[in-house]
Amino acid sequence: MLKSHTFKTFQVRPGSLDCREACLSDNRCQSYNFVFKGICELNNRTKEARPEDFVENLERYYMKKSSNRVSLGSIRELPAVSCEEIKASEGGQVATGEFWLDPTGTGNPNLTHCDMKAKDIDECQGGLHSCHSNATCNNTEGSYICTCKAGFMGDGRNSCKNTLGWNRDRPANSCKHILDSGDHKGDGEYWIDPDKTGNPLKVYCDMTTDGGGWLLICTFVFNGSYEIPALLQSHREIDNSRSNMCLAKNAMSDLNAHLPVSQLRFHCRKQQVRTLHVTTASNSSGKAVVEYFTGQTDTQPEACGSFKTMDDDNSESTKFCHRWGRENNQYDVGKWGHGEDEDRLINHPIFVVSRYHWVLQNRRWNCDDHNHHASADDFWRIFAR
Ligand SMILES: [Ca+2]
Repeated sequence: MLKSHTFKTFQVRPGSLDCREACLSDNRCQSYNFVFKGICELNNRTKEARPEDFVENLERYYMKKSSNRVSLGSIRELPAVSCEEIKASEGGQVATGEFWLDPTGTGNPNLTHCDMKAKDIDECQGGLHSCHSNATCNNTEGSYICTCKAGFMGDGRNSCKNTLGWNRDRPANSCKHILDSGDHKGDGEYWIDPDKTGNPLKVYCDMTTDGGGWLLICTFVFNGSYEIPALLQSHREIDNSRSNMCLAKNAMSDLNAHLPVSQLRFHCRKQQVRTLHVTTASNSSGKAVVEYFTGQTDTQPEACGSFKTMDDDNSESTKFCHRWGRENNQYDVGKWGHGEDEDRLINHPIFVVSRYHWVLQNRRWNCDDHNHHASADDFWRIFAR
């Protein structure tokens, strides 16, 4: 049988010549597949035109139109995709002239000059190819090849996906950069090289939460041991294979110098308590929070008005922004932080004294709680974008 070129399917009487007659009376018909269940499939190609689609099928047999077959591309109703296809279909006997071509299947064929004596037709030059816009076309004898451009992946015809940040050889500047390039493969591992060192970092990007483009800069999952996150002194130590890391203030400062941070997101979940999930607001209060945690200032930022809660947040701390923080040994000051230095991301960035704490230190793993035990898989994560 010939697959993929049927333009009409219908039932016929068993043992009749209905299928053959129908093909003979339709100008577009080049061949037909007779299905043993009494079904007829009319094709607009012969197996000579499309040898790659001529396949074995136990329920169908193929018949070429026996007489009065119109040659491919000679009428508007039967356009070819290329001059080469006409040559293949008509066995090289066909004369040079004008033919109907529709290379990309638009349904609007154009009359095109085909030089049938030429050894080859350059489809790439003639605009007769169907390569993807992110592919290059290379002419070959009898055909042409489409190859996705560097950094794109696909078959070259139907798809060429942007693979920025997908592998070590093609790092992006940031998670946001990958997101903005128009293609990503969801949350997960990517390669970025914010310092342009040629030695990229393997990082985790959250591409879905609140619009995506988030770089994971602090992560800790409770596993029952007395661990706390390793405090990294350089942003270059970020590695997606670490399940337990957090950038120190000076590392945050370095990161921000190469990859300017405009927003932070704090997300922790204790299964036996609650979920705290906030992003810094896109306003001057939110910006002050970013400046504090990226070490641009040691002035503790105001809490109220500086963040917005995400959908899964059911925390208590976010209801008491005026009571957050500690400053100059005073509590309930309405500010982010505890007055701490290098470990400010894990040492009470968000807390209401004696009630709702974010802390990972001294055998304390608090997420919107004060003295609850942690259970396996409780997590703390901070993202920057
Ligand atoms: Ca060619």
